[in-house]
Amino acid sequence: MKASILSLSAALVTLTAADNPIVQTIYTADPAPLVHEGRVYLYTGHDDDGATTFVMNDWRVFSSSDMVNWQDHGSPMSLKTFSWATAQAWAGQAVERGGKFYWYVPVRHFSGAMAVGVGVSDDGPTGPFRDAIGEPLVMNNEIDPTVFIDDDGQAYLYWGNPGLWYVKLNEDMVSYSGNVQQVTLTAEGFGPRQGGNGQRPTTYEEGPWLYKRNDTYYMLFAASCCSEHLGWSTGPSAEGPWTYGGVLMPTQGSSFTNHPGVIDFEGSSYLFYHNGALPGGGGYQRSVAVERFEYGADGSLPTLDMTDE
Ligand code: FUB
Repeated sequence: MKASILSLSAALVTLTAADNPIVQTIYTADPAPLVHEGRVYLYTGHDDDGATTFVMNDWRVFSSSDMVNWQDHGSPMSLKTFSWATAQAWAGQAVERGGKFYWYVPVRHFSGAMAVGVGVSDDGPTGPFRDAIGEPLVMNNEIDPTVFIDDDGQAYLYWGNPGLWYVKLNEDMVSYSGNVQQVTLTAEGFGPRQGGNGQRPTTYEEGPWLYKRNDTYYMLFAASCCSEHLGWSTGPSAEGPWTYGGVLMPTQGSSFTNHPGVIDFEGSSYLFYHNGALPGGGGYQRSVAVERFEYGADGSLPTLDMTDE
């Protein structure tokens, strides 16, 4: 698959010549793809050059109509968008509802706890985004929100490390009804972790990604720190119960984290993830890549290797 940005001479100009990683001009992480009106929008985090820990101050957006030529839409949201955030622009996901785009992201709150904020754009998928509510949507010192709108219109926000939590979002997408729910992590649901302890008894680590295909709900996740692989579980509803499916992508490459995002686009299915494959890359200089895949006849996910194609 040809799919890269090699260099930019202007904000929306791309030069395409290579394969994975998709973006070769900056370090990107935590991909969250969104299909909207015949185009793939790719929301990512942004690792600072040369950092020796996670130094992430803004998020980035890229888009493509063919999964080959990618446009760079710059940084329509950053830590500065959230007046109450102090650091750690980590792994989020965007969704469209009623013509607005909502981008859920984990950041560090000035209290010291990790929280989930919501950016909103009235101007399309590339923003700019503003703070939708001026405070965290949820805050329990856990990270990595994924958002999903079910066929009946009910929206769900899941997030968590080391736990897995969810709320039912209201139609306004910036508030929720009922209590925050915690998923009970069982070996049947998320696979047994080798050497697991009470706090992390299963392979589930972080980076949940919830979606539905046919009548099956899929929960993908980063598994078994450190180094992470990608795992998957399925359930009969957006609230589970979850049954562990297996390994989606084994531990590979020089990044000790990974992060899944799946879409269907123009008749093909794609897994977005990250690794450390760019020159100078590694655990704190990651890059987003993509693999095309096919589901099994029973809806199962394959085990995919990272490639440079
Ligand atoms: O990118 C910072 C953090 O690393 C993310 O929130 C996690 O999912 C892991 O990728």
